[in-house]
Amino acid sequence: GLDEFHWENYLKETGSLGAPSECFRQSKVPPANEFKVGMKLEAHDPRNMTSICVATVVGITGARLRLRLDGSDNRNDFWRLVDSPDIQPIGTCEKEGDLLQPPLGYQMNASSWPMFLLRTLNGSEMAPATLFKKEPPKPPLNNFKVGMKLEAIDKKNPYMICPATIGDVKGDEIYITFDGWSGAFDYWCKYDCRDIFPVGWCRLTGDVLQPPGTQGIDNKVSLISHPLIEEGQEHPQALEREVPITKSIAKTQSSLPKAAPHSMP
Ligand code: MLZ
Repeated sequence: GLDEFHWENYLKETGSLGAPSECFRQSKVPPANEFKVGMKLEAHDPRNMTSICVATVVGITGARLRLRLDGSDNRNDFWRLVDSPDIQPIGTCEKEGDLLQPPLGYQMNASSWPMFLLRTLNGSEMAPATLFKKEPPKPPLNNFKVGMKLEAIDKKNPYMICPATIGDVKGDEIYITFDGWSGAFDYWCKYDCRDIFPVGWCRLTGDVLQPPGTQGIDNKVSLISHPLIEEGQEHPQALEREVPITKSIAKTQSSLPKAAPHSMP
């Protein structure tokens, strides 16, 4: 429709180019996302990366999974690509002689953890190993140049992928600036960061690409597509489906004081 963002028009109107796909640590063809809501897997706790926890897929968005650590609250969901090295099938940890850990924010008595784990995994749907894809290799060099366009995760709103521009390049680092936003969301990252994607990524994965912000734009209409030159086919919107937490977790959690919100390290 009229209110949609189209890269083709936007690149023309801003006289810019997308960063070549070889610049990114992403597979050329985005990996298929065959996970289902409710499946369980092992994930590194984002707030304590050395510990591996049980996570449930609570949403599917493009090539990413929305994950929630079992035994944790619903305010610390995180998103991972299906080819992220941070996720693995249930059983991987044990095979490597490690123990699955309670998540940071597990509010129950630590002694209840083994039984909680047992009840969590008992009868659960575990994501099969074939759904986990191999992480693509690092591009050998930082080939990003100032002014190149891309799609980038807004780290302050990590469910959002937004149109962005390379604002600076220093060695292995690049500065991600968000189009139409004042700079509050901008960040430095490594060139091989998994949170950035070539122009067209969301279109291919069915993820939602946010429209640019409106700051510094005098004619908003110039950003949106012309109805006559619009493609006829709309890609399916990957709307997230929220699932209720499993009964066993809900029951255990409701008998406890509310988890305090945790600050990121
Ligand atoms: N709720 C926020 C979202 C901003 C997202 C910006 N992404 C680059 C706001 O409207 O301020």
